[in-house]
Amino acid sequence: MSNVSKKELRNRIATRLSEHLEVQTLDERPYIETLGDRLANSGVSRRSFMKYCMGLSAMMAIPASLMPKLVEAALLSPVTSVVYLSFQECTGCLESLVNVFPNTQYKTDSIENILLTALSLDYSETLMAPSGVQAEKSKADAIAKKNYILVVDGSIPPDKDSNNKPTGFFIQHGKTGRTLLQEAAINAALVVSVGTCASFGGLPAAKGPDPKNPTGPRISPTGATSIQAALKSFGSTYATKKVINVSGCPPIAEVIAGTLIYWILNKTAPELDSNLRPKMFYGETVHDECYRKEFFEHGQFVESFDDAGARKGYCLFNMGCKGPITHNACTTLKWNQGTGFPMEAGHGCLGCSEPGFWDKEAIVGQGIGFYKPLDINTVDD
Ligand code: FSX
Repeated sequence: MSNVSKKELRNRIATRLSEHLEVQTLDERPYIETLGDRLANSGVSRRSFMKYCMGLSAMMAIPASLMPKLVEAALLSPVTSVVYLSFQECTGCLESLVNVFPNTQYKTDSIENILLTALSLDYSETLMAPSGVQAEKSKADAIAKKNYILVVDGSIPPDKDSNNKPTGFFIQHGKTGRTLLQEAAINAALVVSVGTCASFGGLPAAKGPDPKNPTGPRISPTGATSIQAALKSFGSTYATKKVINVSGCPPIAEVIAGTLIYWILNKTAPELDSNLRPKMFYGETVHDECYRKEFFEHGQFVESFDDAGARKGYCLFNMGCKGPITHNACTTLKWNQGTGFPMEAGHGCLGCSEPGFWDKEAIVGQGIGFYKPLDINTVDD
């Protein structure tokens, strides 16, 4: 036994603690908002959020029995920060997302835009109230905190053309699209490419005649690429980022919401197809669940939009419908809050969720269908 008195021992321990430990009172600890806090502050009860998630469970292929545990864990987790960037696009994707609720199929009583409530949307040029320096600070803060989801719509143009001259296709705050993407992606836990432009290049990457060789192969005048392709070109730090493509021009609101909620609940990405799309939404073709499929199987087709077959609701394949080659959830989740989908309105599927949308032909070599290039005669002989 040493001869140290209890008093001296207490003093030594206190000195050690003050030297080596940062003792914080509860009040001094930084406040980290949980998803539960955020929902409560927005007037959304846990019960309502649970009900909402239960409504999505079948769509997200999560067993209903597992959902309560996932929701409880998510409610105790920090609210998920989202940085939303827009590049070459038409804003149709964001328009689709903000229309996410109410939905007649996944109705959640009075809860509207629950997805936007469940996320901390720290930067979105279109939706955020702050602008200028304040908005940029908000983005920089979110990036510095890490672990955010980077949601991107639109495609990325190259900085320079083949003559090494600036293309100037996308400049914001004096920075090119590539620089803005690179800065925002650095600390992202997940990158979600919303829309076909972000997923595959889409409309801004569509091909037209080469002015130097009008009869030669068609080229993309903008040279726009998908988000994943741009990330890969930035090197290994970016090439290994987890990317989910939520394609469609625009994508279905519930598909965007379901993908983000899946990540919030599971802290991991859902199973993806070879085009990095969640299989739970893109696992089947539009044709697989189309109510006109029976006519396809019996060889009964619409041949013009005003013929007897059109009035009888026959299959629209000969009118250029891309349903058999298009992976999406239009015929199951439907559009406009579960109201309907194009074939219900008598129009074929455009194939907007597939790579090459705008450039593909319905029937190879014949240019039939909605992909028929607009710079040649569009009237069929
Ligand atoms: Fe593209 Fe989206 Fe089509 Fe538009 O953001 S997928 S043109 S609906 O707006 O990017």
